Amino acid sequence: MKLLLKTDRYLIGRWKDALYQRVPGLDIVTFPFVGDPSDIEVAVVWEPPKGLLASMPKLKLVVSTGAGVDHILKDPTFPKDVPLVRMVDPGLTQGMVEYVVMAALLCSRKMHRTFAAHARKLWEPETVPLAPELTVGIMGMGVLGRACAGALRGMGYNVIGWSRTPKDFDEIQSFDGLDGLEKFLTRTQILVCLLPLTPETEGILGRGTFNRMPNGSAVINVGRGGHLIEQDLIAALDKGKVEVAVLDVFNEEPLPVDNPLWEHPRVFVTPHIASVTTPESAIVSVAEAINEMRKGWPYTNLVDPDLGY
Ligand code: NDP
Ligand code: OXD
Repeated sequence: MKLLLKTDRYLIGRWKDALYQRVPGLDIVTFPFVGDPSDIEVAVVWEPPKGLLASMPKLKLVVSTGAGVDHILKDPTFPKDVPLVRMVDPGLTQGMVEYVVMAALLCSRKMHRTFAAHARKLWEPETVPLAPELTVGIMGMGVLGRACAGALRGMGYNVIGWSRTPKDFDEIQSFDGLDGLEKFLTRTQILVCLLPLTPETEGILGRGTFNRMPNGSAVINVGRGGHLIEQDLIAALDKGKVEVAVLDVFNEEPLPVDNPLWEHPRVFVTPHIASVTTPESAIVSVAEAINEMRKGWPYTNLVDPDLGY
């Protein structure tokens, strides 16, 4: 069975090794490939170029090496009748939990103030609220949002969540839909975006959202750059509505050197590393999807292309 592999170049060798070890009977071609795409049946991809997947008439399965699938669905030629499976992997979840806990602590311990004083060699102690005095609001209570919520709750933060459909979690108050958004935001002091990027969620981190949050709140964006309206965040930071932001994802990646977010004293920038898929653990999820395809079983992590996640 011919499989197309397109991932970050530095990971190609590790993905190939993992696939050959875990999935019998594969003929792997890597992108860019020379030759005929007509007999490729499975594509395991990150950011396939427009038209690539549509050029494969025998394609039976597409697996995203990322949890998000916006990098695939943004291609208007994507063949929606081919099953699309996304990445759900304990390693990816663990990485995200570590990052979000770190980011929440940076914000709640007001480390931007401490680091700024350090840069000026100033000894400026101040008291900060402890976790039980703060409410973290998580937008997107899916696989990653729920795991982060559990970890933050375990540290003592009050945690609330917002999702598209109603939820019922122990110890985590849940809000859903546009009706629930206002109530969710007015309680949220540290906002974590773990939404997928879809037409409904694009630009959700904008002026309307920041204005509904308490003054001096914090914003952590680990969803996608398309969720954030950067100039609205800068305006909210400059008027003190938002005190600090931790941003891992951007509209343009790498973040251009002249983007003002790089130099804002109350913005922490990281290069889309909140959680990185590692082939050695993620291969379990890929092998599972290929096995499901071969056996004709329902897919465990199937995406609904109309919902976009
Ligand atoms: P899931 O599909 O498991 O969860 C998505 C959540 O978002 C669900 O709770 C869903 O609601 C909610 N949601 C979707 N649309 C809406 C909407 N219109 N209004 C309100 N809630 C909505 O995704 P994951 O948790 O696995 O991943 C989330 C995202 O994290 C990915 O799509 C990706 O963009 C990002 N990510 C970023 C990484 C990084 O390194 N920065 C690494 C990995 C992922 P419901 O439960 O009701 O369906
Ligand atoms: C993902 C990502 O979606 O790495 O998994 O951003």
